[in-house]
Amino acid sequence: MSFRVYNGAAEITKTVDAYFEYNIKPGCGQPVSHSISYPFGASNTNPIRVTISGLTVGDYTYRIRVVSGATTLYTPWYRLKIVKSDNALPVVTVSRTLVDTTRKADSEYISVLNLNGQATDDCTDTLSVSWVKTSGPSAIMNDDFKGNLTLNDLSEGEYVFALVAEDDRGGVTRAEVKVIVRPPPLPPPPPVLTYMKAFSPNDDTIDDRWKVTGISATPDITEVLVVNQFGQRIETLRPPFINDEVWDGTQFGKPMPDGAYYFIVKDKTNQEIKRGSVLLVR
Ligand SMILES: [Ca+2]
Ligand SMILES: [Ca+2]
Repeated sequence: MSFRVYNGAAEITKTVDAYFEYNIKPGCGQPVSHSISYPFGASNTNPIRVTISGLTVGDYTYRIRVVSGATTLYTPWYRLKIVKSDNALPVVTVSRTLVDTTRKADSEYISVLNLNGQATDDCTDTLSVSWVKTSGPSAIMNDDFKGNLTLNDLSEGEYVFALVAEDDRGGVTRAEVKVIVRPPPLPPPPPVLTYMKAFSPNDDTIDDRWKVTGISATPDITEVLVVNQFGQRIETLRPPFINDEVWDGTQFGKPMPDGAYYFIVKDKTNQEIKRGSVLLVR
């Protein structure tokens, strides 16, 4: 560009080249105002180089002021427009990519589970951030749209949730979290009940008590009914059965005669879970 500079009555034509160099930084730099004062004499034809850094996207205007003696001249205003070249995609991170959890019991649902993440993008883009469920059973999702997700009522299965960030120029990035909800562990199977076919309650310390092996470790047993061969009730034995010992061969403390007796083991629903016979031999 050239300027017409008047110095007193004489017109002096000067040629001034102005250069603007700029970088668009990926960060969030603030525009930097910049002015120069470049004194030059009547014969100065050096180019003026102006460097402005930190410009962000937007429209700018500039002009150059030339002072020569008492004379000040301005160039017209020129426009400088800075646009983005390539759109940087949002950057999305999640605090964990796998959640592996197990329900403690059939009645327990995973009631609250929190997932967290965050998203960033070019500072001048408007970013929308939300969680979506990509796959899996139903779940109640409470998304605060700031990267935090609270999940309720997860049932068993495998889920994939994704934190999705989209900028206002269509750039989309997602980060996934796999959530596994496992069934509660199976309860151990009840022990198999085996019982002595005969016992001898004669206080010789050998087989003096009738034992049902495994009965003390079997839940929900409420009673063992012992009857004689005529079907008459002899005893109703109830837990706890220490060392699996059930009966001492007496009825209310009175020793019962030798012979065959019959028993029924019942649980709390009054279901019969075992029956058999035992020989009392002194
Ligand atoms: Ca962007
Ligand atoms: Ca004995």
